[in-house]
Amino acid sequence: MTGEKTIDVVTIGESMVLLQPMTEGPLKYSPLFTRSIAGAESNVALGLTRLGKKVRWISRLGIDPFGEMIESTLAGEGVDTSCVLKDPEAPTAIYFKEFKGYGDPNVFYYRRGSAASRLAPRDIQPEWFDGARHLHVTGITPALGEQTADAVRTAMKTARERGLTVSFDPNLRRKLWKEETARSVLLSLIPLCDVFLPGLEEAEFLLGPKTEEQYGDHFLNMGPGVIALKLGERGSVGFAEGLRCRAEPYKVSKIVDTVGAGDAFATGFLSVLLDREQPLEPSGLSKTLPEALLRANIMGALATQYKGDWEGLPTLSEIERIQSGKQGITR
Ligand code: KDG
Repeated sequence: MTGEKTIDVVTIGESMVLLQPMTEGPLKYSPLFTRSIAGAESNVALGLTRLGKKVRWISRLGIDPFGEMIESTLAGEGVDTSCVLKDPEAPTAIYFKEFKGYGDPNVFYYRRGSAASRLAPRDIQPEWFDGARHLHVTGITPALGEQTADAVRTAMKTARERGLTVSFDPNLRRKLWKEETARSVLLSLIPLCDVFLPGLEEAEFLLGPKTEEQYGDHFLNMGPGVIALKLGERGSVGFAEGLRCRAEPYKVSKIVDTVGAGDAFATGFLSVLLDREQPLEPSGLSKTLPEALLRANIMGALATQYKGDWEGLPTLSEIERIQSGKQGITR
């Protein structure tokens, strides 16, 4: 890579306005909602910005109050929104969560035909990657519209041609597409990334039942140099050429909201890798891979402690304090 790098991470994907009921119970009886924003890629953008990284988030937004709210929230948190595209003909998407008081929240999307679902390869501009080190994308965007999978493919290829490394979180969303399409599209994108971040269930969805080691080997053989396999309550395991390491989970006593935990994991993982100038250099990985998994596990666990997809994510000093085991002064 040459030239001065002013952006650590570029990320591309849909953000929606998120409406969360203020009380638990069935959505149809919920009278009051809080309003925020959410989206896997913007969750990562916000998280990495809190950890001191420079992040550019790109999407298509409708020209409407919700699009304005998403852009101003991200910009207000310090994310670069200068490359966001505006679509005068399609709306910004919204989604609702339902907290039944047990299990994972139910999610209801209103995003078909949204501005971001019209993302197409012709939108991807090579200049987006100028001065940037890394691209992060997820498997949600390819599920959104007719051309969004090709748009993601184009972005991954363009970023790599321009010397960026690429991470890919499959983020399987069964509500958005048919299983066979999801499987073949997600598998086709893995060879275009350097860092692959599946959960155990997603690995099984993609490759069928195998051991954790077999998943690691199989994904490494597909091209990425680093695999981080999320094991939920059992922590995570990382794979790189000649390297296997397991990181213990960060224990939490109660779970409030699991949505966003995978994005928090990606945030923690990438933040450690990107602390090095050459994140994927094999000699450095034996030190950084275990550190990255450890922080990723903590970040993922912390994300389950609050309602909302990103608001409770820690700052760099908070995560460093938690990692050092020191008590914070709260009053
Ligand atoms: O990973 C969290 C995301 O799922 C959430 O923020 C909303 O992007 C979203 C989606 O498509 O589900």
